Amino acid sequence: MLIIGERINATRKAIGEAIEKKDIKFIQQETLNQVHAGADFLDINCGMNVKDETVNMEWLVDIVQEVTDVPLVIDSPSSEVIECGLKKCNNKAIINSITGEKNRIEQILPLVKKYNTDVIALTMDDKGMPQTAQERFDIAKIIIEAAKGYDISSERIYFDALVRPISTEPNQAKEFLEAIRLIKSIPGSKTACGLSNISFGLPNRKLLNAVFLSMALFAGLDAAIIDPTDKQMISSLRASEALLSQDEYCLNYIKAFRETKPH
Ligand code: THG
Repeated sequence: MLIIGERINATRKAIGEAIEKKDIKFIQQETLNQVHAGADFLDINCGMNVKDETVNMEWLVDIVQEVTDVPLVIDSPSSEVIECGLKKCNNKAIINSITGEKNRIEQILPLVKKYNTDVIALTMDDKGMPQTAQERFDIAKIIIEAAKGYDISSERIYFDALVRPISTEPNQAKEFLEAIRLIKSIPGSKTACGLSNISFGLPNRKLLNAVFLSMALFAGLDAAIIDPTDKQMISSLRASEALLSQDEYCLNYIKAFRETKPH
């Protein structure tokens, strides 16, 4: 499974302040911490409703790429901010994200084409976030059809079935997992998601997040936006991959054991 490091995100207080102060050292240290912990991609999110968001995105992409070649996931609701980030990317990037909403599709799919990126697609539409697995699956199918119109194949789309808190909606973990299974029944389709919403409002969030990752992997998750420096999360990931035959001769599991010695 691909690990997308989530730590460079302006909604985190320390990162928001580092962007404000243009603290290059701090951002580059966060970058290297995630890369050394095994991130395959780094999510870059410069926040919203700031007047400088395009400038901040360019700055973040530049300083991150000064210290690593790990490819980037450009995370913004604004197509303008996304394009500013993509212009600076040295490697093939992933856009985060489109939805089934017509205007987001029309604004962002041309960028997928122009900059030859992959894209994360949230399974929501003009009506909002769906409750059931079937509704999520139906939106995914609509997005695949829309992408065909731009000559973009389903292999370039990572569907995010949208994790929602079980504290307020107890069925949402099961609906999410079923959505992943349904989407993965489409040949060539891929899935990605953030995890931390699952545990919102509950104690010992890290435990729930780590166990949920294991379940999502079994359902067919291809990529997760997580904190790669979270040892419990990575232990759960390596154990799950070994158990699901996604880790030849359990080599990564053994390596992770040597490095972190979990009990
Ligand atoms: N799907 C997609 N993209 C996403 C998400 C998703 N991008 C953003 C988010 N969700 C994933 N990224 C993060 C980044 C940081 C944190 C959580 C998710 C995080 N949160 C701390 C908290 O909530 O407690 C903030 C604490 C702090 O200030 O440091 O660290 O689901 N496609």
